[in-house]
Amino acid sequence: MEQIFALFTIFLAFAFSGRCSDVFSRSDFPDGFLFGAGTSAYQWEGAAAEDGRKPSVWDTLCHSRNIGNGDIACDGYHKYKEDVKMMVDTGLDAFRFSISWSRIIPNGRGSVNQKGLQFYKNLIQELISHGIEPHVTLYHYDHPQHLEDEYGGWVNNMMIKDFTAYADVCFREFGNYVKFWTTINEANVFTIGGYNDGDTPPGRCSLPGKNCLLGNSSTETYTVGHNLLLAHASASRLYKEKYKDKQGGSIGFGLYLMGFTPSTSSKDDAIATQRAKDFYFGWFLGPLIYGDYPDTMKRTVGSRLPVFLEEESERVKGSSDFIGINQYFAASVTNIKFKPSLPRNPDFYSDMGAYVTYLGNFSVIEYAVAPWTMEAVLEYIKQSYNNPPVYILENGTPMTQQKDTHRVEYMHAYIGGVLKSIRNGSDTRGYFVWSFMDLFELIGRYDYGYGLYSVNFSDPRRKRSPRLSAHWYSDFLKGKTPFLDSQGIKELQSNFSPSS
Ligand code: IFM
Repeated sequence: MEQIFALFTIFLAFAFSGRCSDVFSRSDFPDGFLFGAGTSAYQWEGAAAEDGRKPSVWDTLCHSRNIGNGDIACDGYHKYKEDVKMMVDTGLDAFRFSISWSRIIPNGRGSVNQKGLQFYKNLIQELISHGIEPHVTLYHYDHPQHLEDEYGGWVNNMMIKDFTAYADVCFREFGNYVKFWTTINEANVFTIGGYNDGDTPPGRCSLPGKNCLLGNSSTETYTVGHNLLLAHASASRLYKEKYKDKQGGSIGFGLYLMGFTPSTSSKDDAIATQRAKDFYFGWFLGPLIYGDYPDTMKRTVGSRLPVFLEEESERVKGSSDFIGINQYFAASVTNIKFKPSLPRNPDFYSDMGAYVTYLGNFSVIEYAVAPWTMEAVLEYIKQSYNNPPVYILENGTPMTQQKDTHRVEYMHAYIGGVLKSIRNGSDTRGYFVWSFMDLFELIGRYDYGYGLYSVNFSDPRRKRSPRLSAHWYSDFLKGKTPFLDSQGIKELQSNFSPSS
């Protein structure tokens, strides 16, 4: 692979030399800026019932709805050394992965599974010894099923204590080597998907026509959001009191943010766009930065929106050293008064009063190259939330071709957008491609193809192969890609052999 990258690089340098005015390279980014790629436990590890791991709500949802599952996934549990080698070849600074709570504490609380701990210790050592920074997420859609059965999981505030105890184990066992912790991945869409719509784990809702056995879309979405914030604040406080001095790491909170834009120039759509920002961004950023929910939400959701006690508000405010952002696409917003799907049962969308449509080619499920969406999100966060440190924890587009030219254009443009935002004052400190390799997608299926590396899921060995984008990213990371214009893209493609 090394040799192929070298040849490829010489070709790029020759083909692109001196041709572009809009040039940027990784050396334009501030010192210490991290470039990486990511996966998550259930989507990558497999070994679902191995070495003492017990099911999470994600396992249960997949098996009960028969939508495919992560039982084997990429088999990262067994192939992690091979994968770390690929990360080194690619030139990643950092690898983002999540820890499976039920692998290290199978029942969610109580006894710790030594074999589970050992897996993560091995993975972290493998990364560190190869100079790759572990960027660790504690929760990515997958709390232990046992806690869901026992008391309803996140709808119950007992989760705050159990999550904090789980985080304590992680900080204690891995914290000497892990400097970046994200407590909760994309808290907003996890909550909307899992408790309003019921499509993603744990699959709770009360909307008609959905497949949910339990749930209440009017209330649980907000209760869960509240408990996530309190659990994050509690884990963050524990880290600061017990570990930060010795370990010197930082703790962040993750959100999924779209570049909202009004669908027309009408005043109503402009107001609806601000409401959408309050509901998707402010719902969590308001409490994290200012200690309370946005007024729009308080007004509309009323008594269904939990209230922070003064001491809770103080604890949540300032509890994130950084904001983790998953950013994929632009979305247009239209003002609309939704009738709740069930009379007198408002849900997240009818509360928000806005219709959000995503911009992109959905017939082939590829996201449009719209880097302004990233710039708009970063600018909004800078201006509205006191410019906190930000890590882009996920950015990418699905597409299955090995010659994934569209993804190369997409990544090039979005990375350029991040650079522009930094030059405009955003405190963005890292960028992670989603995903390092193809993996099991959130609502089932293996055929989305988010990966820089494709994975042959029909092959028991789960063979990985670099896509064009892996080559491009590698060259960029090694400071060798001078620029990318349409001619450059053509040459990049023609030099690429899918078998390389
Ligand atoms: O694969 C998912 C990931 O688990 C969470 N963020 C969005 C990705 C793409 O859908």
